[in-house]
Amino acid sequence: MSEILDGIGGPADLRRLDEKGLERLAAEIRALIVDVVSKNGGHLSPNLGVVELTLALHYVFDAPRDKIIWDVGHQCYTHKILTGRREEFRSLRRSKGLCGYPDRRESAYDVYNTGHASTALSAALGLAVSRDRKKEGHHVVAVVGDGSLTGGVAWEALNQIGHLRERLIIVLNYNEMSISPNVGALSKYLTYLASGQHYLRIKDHAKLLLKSIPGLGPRVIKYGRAFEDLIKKTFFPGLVFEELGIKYIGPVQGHSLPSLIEVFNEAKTYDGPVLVQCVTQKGRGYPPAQANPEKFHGSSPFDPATGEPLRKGKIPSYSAVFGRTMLKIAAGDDKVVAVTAAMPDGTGLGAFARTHPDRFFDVGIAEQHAVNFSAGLASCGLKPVAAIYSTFLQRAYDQVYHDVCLQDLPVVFALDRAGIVPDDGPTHHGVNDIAYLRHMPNMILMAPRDENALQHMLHSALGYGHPAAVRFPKCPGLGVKIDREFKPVPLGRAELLRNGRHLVLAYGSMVTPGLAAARRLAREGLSLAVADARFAKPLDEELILRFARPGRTIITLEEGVLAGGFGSAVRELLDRKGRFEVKVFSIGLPDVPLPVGTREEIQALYGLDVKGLARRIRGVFCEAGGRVPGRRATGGRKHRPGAGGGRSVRKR
Ligand SMILES: Cc1ncc(C[n+]2csc(CCOP(=O)(O)OP(=O)(O)O)c2C)c(N)n1
Repeated sequence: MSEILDGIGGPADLRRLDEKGLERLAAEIRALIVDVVSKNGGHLSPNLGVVELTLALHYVFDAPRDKIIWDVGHQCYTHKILTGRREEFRSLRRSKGLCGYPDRRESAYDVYNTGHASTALSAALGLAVSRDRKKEGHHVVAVVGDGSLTGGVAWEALNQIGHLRERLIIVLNYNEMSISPNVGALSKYLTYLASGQHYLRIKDHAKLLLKSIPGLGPRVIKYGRAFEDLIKKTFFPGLVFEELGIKYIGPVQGHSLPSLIEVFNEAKTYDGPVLVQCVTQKGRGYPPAQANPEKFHGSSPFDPATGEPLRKGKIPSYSAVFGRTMLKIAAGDDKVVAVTAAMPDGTGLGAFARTHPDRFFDVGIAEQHAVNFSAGLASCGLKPVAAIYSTFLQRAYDQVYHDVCLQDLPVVFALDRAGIVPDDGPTHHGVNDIAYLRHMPNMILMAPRDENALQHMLHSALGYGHPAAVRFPKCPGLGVKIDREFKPVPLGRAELLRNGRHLVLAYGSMVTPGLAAARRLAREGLSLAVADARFAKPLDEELILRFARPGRTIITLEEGVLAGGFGSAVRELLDRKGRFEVKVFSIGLPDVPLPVGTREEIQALYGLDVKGLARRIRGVFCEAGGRVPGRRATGGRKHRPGAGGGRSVRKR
């Protein structure tokens, strides 16, 4: 089945193949990608769309001497397969396996790590400048999608690329799609460029004409290029890239290997920045993905014969409940509008978009603008809900601060994928939001313990009249009953779920495992109260101070980084109130890049599952010199990843 692919040890082997061989190789790579993604899940349609493009790049350029940077990096599967990782490819997105994005630790061919969109052009310019300073001669190539080109940072890069005029090749992978169909004026413009078939024809005729003139020499070829430029400028006035000082080549058929090889070879000859627009089709070669590229952008395991998902859980995800709640809220309040940065379906807002097209705004991959825009809407009395994944809101830190919080504007942030995110690795874990939002003036932070709490929190957040963020994880809900009517969540009030001497104060997704661990420890004689904190800001001071007495211990639980997180908030409160007698132990995540794995694997690795929590809470009491009744104290604890450090136990 994969007779050609089996013989490819690295990119150099491609150059031994003729056109037919390359085409057969493309088919074998597609078959491998479909097979592996159908088992492991992953980014199917973006990868099927760039098989030829990647083959041609590795055919023409001499990686790793020449540097290829992948924007977002979700489309790097063929690159990984061709660069010595064919066999490991079966471990894609698995714990200790290949990362689904470029990873410098994995291979010398992965020259720059990506995961968030629109970063490749800036990075490529950095590499090009550094190459020239070191007087090296290699090529730098950045592959960027038309969706990622909507990100503002890409334009900041283009601005400087046009200014510096470094030798740099930008491959624009134009497929009219972000995850969903592309939106915006820029995407319309790219479509206009891509449809320039008549330009190609004019160019070809011009070439033929030139070739038919006898005595062709370098001067005429040079004249030919100038002639092409003239044609472009006459027929395509205002070609944006050219106006910016970046040579434009294209559009080129992105599945035609000879055309791609020809234009990449041509791009190599320019002594300045050049952009090659390749027209590709997402999902190419696998009919279910071609028919529904959005569904297969990022896919869970499926039956390769039909494209149907293998596991279809009955319990709706938090994202789905969020989407339904938005519809429910919007039905009763016409001021509520929804904003997304290129994630209409991922955030669960698809039905909202269809039901209320005039109240739904997909701004493209532009989180900073999404927040700024929401602030503008809120300043005039609308009630925007900005649904942005926790990891991507990092980009809009200043907009949250400067535009929303300083003005105390009531923008509600729905932070999906907060906490450990399965399978995507370090760039996608949403573990920093508590820390990066907690110090923002006027900000309210909350997290539901289940999907029913999510709907009540979202509804209440819209009524507080201040900036508010509701964080929830990427997983199914707990399967609890969803109330028909909204219940108000009193601002800054926790909920005591279980009584006891010491307090386990859990935030959001940690409430349920915290309760289970407390029950387990109760059987060993430990008396633990458990409270659902509901808010990381403002905290329920009254409840916390009730437990802040000599001889008591407060254990905080959060699915986020400990540095600056929820546990830190509790310590700061106790400091402020001078409650130095109480011991506090915080359980959460360390500030290290978290690995690839399932939620369960990573929770277990960092002791956030029920077993780990029970072990670590038990350890707090043993370590403090006490004995857990009914058990022998074990003495010192071994260091475990993310144990929060024994130092977190403080005795003042
Ligand atoms: C800052 C940021 N926001 C959102 C995303 C989620 N995301 C991943 S891929 C993608 C679409 C990218 O579109 P494009 O660049 O055109 O690549 P294609 O998938 O079409 O090949 C989006 C929105 C992201 N990775 N980074």
